[in-house]
Amino acid sequence: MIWEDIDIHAKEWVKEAGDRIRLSFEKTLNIETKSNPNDLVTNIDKEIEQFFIHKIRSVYPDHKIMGEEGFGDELKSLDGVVWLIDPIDGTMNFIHQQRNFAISIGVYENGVGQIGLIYDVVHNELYHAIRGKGAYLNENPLPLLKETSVKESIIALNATWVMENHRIDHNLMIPLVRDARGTRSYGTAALEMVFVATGRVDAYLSMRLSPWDFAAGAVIIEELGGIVTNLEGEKLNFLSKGSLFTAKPGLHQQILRDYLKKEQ
Ligand code: 2AM
Ligand code: CA
Repeated sequence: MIWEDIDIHAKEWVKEAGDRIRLSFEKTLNIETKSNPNDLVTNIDKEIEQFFIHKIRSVYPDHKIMGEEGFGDELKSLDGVVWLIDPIDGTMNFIHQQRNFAISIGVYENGVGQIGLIYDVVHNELYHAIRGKGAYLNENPLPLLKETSVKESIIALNATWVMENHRIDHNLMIPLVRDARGTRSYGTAALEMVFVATGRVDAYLSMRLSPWDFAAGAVIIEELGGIVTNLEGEKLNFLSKGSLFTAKPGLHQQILRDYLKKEQ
């Protein structure tokens, strides 16, 4: 497999999709809800996913596609080459703010991440990595991540997880929020992962994300020496929804040991 060739195509398609999204700002969005009243989708999410699927199928007919909006394949395994696509990560931000959203594309082979692309459309910033070849913001290489500790860190997480909720004991979250230097919440897993990759935040955790939310980010962060697991510190599963915990080295171990694994 020549990953550089796939990467060149993917970048070209991501940029073209970005142009389409920018043009959509001038038109009226058609907004629908999915699993609940706050789970939103627009005609643009659907159009962009279909755009990618059309492009991928025309050049790589044997590749498989897992897309958030369901126009790809029904996958039961990650065998072969699989594209994991979120046409717009941060749809609520896209609708309400016209910023703080991104296109997220991971290309995996037999379950191993080979290419990660996250495009911050509004800022024209493309974060990308090919496994073993470094990670970049546009043409500029990103430096490796350095170790840090909770008391010097900014942690990205949604306030929902610090309130009583049915996914995690919020009493585990309260000391972490108290001990960290600060917390942030951006409402887009892909960009929050980019912020870990660039050191703008030191860790990001979420209790429930889908494979297309973190597939690209995982490749980029791991390329820079960051750690990407679920909340239990285990390898991610790219076939089902689950939790995500990513952080700089050192910090990841500290949070797992001193906060997430504490006796209750
Ligand atoms: P989306 O905008 O592509 O849906 C918001 O905190 C982050 O969580 C976004 O990355 C968002 O992705 C994702 N998200 C929102 N609702 C979700 C759900 N029901 N399941 C999984 N991920 C979700
Ligand atoms: Ca989405």
